[in-house]
Amino acid sequence: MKITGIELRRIKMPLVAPFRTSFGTETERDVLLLRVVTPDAEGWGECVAMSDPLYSSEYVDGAADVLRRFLIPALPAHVDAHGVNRALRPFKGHRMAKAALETAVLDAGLRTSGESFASFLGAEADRVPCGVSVGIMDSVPRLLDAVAGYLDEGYARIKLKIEPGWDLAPVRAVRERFGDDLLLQVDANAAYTLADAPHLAKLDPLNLLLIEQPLANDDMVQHARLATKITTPVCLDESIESAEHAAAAITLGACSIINVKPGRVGGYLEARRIHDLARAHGVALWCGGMLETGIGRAANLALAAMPGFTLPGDTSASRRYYATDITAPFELDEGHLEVPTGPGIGVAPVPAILDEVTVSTEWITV
Ligand code: OSB
Ligand code: MG
Repeated sequence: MKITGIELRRIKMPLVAPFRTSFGTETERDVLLLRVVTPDAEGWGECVAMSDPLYSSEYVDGAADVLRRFLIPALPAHVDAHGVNRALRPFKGHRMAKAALETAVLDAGLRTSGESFASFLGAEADRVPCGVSVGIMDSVPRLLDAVAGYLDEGYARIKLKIEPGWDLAPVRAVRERFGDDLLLQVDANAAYTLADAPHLAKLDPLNLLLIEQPLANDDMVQHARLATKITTPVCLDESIESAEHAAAAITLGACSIINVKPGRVGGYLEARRIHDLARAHGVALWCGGMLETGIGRAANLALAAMPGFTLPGDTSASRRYYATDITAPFELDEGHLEVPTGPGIGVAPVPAILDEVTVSTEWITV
């Protein structure tokens, strides 16, 4: 496939409500979109980097810079997604930037051949159960109201963001109010240390599905220690940036569950490697999220439909994030989202909406 050029487009998307985690509060999403243009089709990729390097070392301006300076110039004249993966391999890190480029090329290729992303990945489900990630709030009553609202909408599982000072009390309150059958899990975004193990063990009686990334991004050995000190299953997010990291985590016993985010691991091809590895080792998977627009969400739904994704993901409906999504909105149906079936990622931005949220565009000839 020959690539004519690539558009980098920055958009600004106000969130329906502030989203607070242990690393900061988001009120709007600063998104970099890639549009790969070929003679036969266009392909889209959403870069999941955030404006500040607080979740990981990547940030949107950095991703745009590495794309225009190194990654896009390294593309061969004729390329498919595997070729992109190979061409980008010499460059260290910058996985979110690489993932966006690989996804856009993959989308263009699949649109040309008429195959869906889901079929390409080996997905089996045509709809997936959805969870929702609930931010840190000012008070427990506000949190209970937010959770009640999401359960009314039909979400199949609730994830509570936690940090020191916002953990036992809110989690206990949610468990008590909504009962033992609620699928409930927590995400600390690396806010604790191994010294907090006795405190985290107090979550044990609350029967959580998992605790996500309790310790620092590079604390793989400490996560393995923690896993022997608490009964809540440990799930890794930030720590897993590649299939090699997943293999190390599994070998060490650092986690029994992995949150897979294609952006964090450098793309859907790497995400599929992690899927195959985890499945072979009986490690459960679920698809994470990075507050994506409909573009990133569509591709994530295809991933979440693969057979190893046995837990509900953070693949929530468009309205959980945005009053107006840039694609046709994804809407919950009995707690599920449908996996797109059209060629490529199966959705495209609505031009008028896209223009309204666009801050800047840049065209790079390949
Ligand atoms: O840790 O999973 C996370 C959002 C942004 C950055 C990191 C995380 C999250 C979420 C929300 O938890 C996931 C989503 O709904 O997209
Ligand atoms: Mg997380």
